[in-house]
Amino acid sequence: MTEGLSKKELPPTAQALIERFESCQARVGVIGMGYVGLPLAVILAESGYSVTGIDLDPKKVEMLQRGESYIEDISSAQIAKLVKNGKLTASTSFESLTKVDGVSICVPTPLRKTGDPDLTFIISAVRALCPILHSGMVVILESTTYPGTTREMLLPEFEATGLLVGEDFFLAFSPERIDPGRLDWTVKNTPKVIGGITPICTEVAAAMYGQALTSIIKVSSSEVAEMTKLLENTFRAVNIGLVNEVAIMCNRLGIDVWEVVDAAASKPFGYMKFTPGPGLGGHCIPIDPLYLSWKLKSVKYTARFIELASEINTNMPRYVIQRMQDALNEQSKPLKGSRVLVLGVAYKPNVSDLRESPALDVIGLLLQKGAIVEYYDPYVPSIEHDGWMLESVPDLIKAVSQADCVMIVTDHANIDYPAVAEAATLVFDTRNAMGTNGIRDSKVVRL
Ligand code: SAJ
Repeated sequence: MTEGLSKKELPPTAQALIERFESCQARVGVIGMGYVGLPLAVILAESGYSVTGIDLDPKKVEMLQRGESYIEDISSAQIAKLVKNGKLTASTSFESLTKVDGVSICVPTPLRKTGDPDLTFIISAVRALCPILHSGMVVILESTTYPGTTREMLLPEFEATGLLVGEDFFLAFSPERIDPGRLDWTVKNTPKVIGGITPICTEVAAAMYGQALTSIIKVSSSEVAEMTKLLENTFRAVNIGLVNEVAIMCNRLGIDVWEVVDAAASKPFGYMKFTPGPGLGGHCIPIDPLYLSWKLKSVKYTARFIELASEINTNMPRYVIQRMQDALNEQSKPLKGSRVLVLGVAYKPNVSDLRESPALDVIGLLLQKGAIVEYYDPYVPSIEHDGWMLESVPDLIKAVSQADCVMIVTDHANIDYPAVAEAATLVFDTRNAMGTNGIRDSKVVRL
């Protein structure tokens, strides 16, 4: 973290821009109206800025213009009020960003099929911004990416316009820390790390966010800010990989991993609880660490923890199927031809997001092995993936009673687990959903 600079140490362009932010008269743009960009646009608008949200999807733009939200954490009432008072507008055109004082880029950073970072969304946003980049403007990249992206990829594009960073325009990185559905830590009160290409860039970016967000954490460079985010999410991926390997170890030793995990969680310091499962889903945790390991390869370093955790987490779908096969075998039932009901397919509980969900791999592998596969997920009506398509069964308990095995893959809170246990012949529980609901039954086998 850095103390920052006093205003008198700043060039006139920076001072004037900071004054515009501090007067809340500034106009800002947010590129990418997804689960990161829309909450950010709303909080910036609610702080007094005039905000223009840019998205390539005309349906999203039309909904926002009608005052309708498509993000669970943002109500339509919030949108409608801001649209009505002119504080929030939406457009598909970057031209509507002409003369803005600041822009945040919140576009996706997926992986290519090859496992390399895919920065196409960032590049197209940057190139669309260049024509409107002007003296007295700040650009903040929020999309999770490898250390060096802001300086190595964005800066040359912007300086090719002839403007000088840190004097004419300002450029920083600020990692998004949005956790959809979370109510305690929101876009407003979650501490916001900001690192500029230069210290003056950090000050200007901090001024833009400082009017809207509760806590600004200034760091000395954009690389520190980029690396901060990757440490946060690599920490999760590696610890989830660790607890998944502990589950495998416990099974080999005949020890109940869930009892071990719960007992370890009684330690009030120096420990953080993670739970084993069927694999690692979502668009952050499985992907962000691979951005870091990819970058390290370019400096001839192997990020061993990341690669090992990825190997363990990626193998968990196969492992849980093998464990379920063992349970069916105890009932002299081959997996081939057995009816398996997968219960819960979203990537984590109580969400509808399927991205990278381990359930997709579990179902694909079960189909490959000749099982008769159905699924039930109240949040996910249908799945089309990798050449197969399934719909969530309409009657959970009826499907449970007809299944040779129920495999709990995602433990949504709104499932009647006692009724499932009652109706089931066999349950393979990868999330300890039954144990968490106080159900101990010989027909329930857990990871
Ligand atoms: N998972 C486990 N065991 C665990 C925790 C998670 O198997 O102990 C699995 C989940 O089932 C899921 C995957 O890992 O498939 C990712 O779960 P997650 O809890 O990390 O949730 P995400 O992917 O929504 O992560 C987001 C991240 N937020 C941001 O990047 C801004 C992450 O940094 C947050 O810590 C996390 O939410 C959170 O705490 O909920």
